[in-house]
Amino acid sequence: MTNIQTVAVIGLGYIGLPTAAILATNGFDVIGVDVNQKTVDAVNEGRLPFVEPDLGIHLAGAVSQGLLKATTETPSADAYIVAVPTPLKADKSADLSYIEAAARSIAPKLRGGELVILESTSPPRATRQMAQFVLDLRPDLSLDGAAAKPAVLFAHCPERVLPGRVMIELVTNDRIVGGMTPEAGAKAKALYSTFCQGEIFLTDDVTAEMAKLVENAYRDVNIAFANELSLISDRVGIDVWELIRLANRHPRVNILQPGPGVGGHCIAVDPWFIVAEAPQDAKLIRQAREVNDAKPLWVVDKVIDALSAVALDSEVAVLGLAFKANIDDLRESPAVEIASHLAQALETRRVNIVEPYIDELPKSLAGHSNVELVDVELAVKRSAVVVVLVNHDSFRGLDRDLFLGKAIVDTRGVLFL
Ligand code: SAJ
Repeated sequence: MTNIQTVAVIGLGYIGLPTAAILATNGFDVIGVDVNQKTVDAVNEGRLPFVEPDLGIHLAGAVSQGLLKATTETPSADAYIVAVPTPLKADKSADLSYIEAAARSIAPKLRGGELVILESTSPPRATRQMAQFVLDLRPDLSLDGAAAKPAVLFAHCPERVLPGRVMIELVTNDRIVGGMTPEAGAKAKALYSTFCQGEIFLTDDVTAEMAKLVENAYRDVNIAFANELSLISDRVGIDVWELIRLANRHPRVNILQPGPGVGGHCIAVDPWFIVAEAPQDAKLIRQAREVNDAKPLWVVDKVIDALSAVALDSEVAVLGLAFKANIDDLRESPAVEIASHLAQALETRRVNIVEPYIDELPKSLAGHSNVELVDVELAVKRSAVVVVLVNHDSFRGLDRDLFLGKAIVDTRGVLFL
């Protein structure tokens, strides 16, 4: 038994909204809080503010049964889940101002006994910092009931779901719960057990924070290895896809796939929190970030090289803008970075963008008069050079004849597979 009936989820983004919806469909009274009125309105109307498979049906069901409501004001609740952004600052450390704002909005609502969970990906000790923000405003409360002050239970429960599979992974993934006190850990575990069928592991708050960062840094380092191989293979004159396919036939080798760089709001960001914490030690993690961050400009150079061999007015087709396959998420997308560089560098040539998941170009591209969002057939027909930046399923079965005589820069190895 959790003794929790009402849950406030602060931040209705890619993690907060699915979490709010799954809690509501499991019988909790959920109040979603967001600073963006448009998001609040969309949720209250049961409409998705972004694309995520299966979320729509959960959301619509929860809202129509009155179990999920959204508002801009933090309400009183038995449990609070903070799922706000923790972006990188210019010095590559984490910006905790959204966590601070959430803590400030929660503090006046507390009576003692509530659970406050930080889900946002955070640098070590951010949960303690959040607790401090709250307790500074509420000296009548405590972490553990000391000095007869009612306790507020703080825990870190990092999210681990993969965009595109969020509603499945929320239920099936194992979770890590880091309580600032054993009571906080136990209560948070009880809350997540109501919908999570994976195992839930208890630890302390700082280990939980680091575990999340390390998972994403692990993936970043491995993608960097693949990206470095793509540069080396290009220089040696061999096909990196074949190279990896063959090397992966070794029983203990499992190389990831190269691409145009690493995008999204997680893997390209979180390793920096580790580097900021231990700059003298986190050498490999920093180097991996640098390898992955350098890949988009390498791709731009490849495209410009290919264009230098064709007529001056030849056009280029850019296949894909999303940060990965089969989603509409353009955040930190290396494909957008590459397309923007091309638009700028190729002032006189048309850049034909294909992105089946969007109807409108993002601001960084819409401002260029030489950029147009078109369908894939038209883009390829018009262009002498085709650059593939995303492995959307819809690009896989494209007719080989469409590409006859074109120069192709396929950063994902997807065409004709
Ligand atoms: N990528 C490659 N090659 C690969 C795999 C990925 O270039 O072999 C690129 C993708 O194209 C994309 C980026 O890496 O640009 C990240 O994609 P991803 O699918 O690896 O991961 P994300 O960012 O969508 O989600 C990650 C997940 N973390 C791990 O797999 C360790 C997810 O479980 C986390 O919840 C999420 O970060 C998060 O929110 O932290």
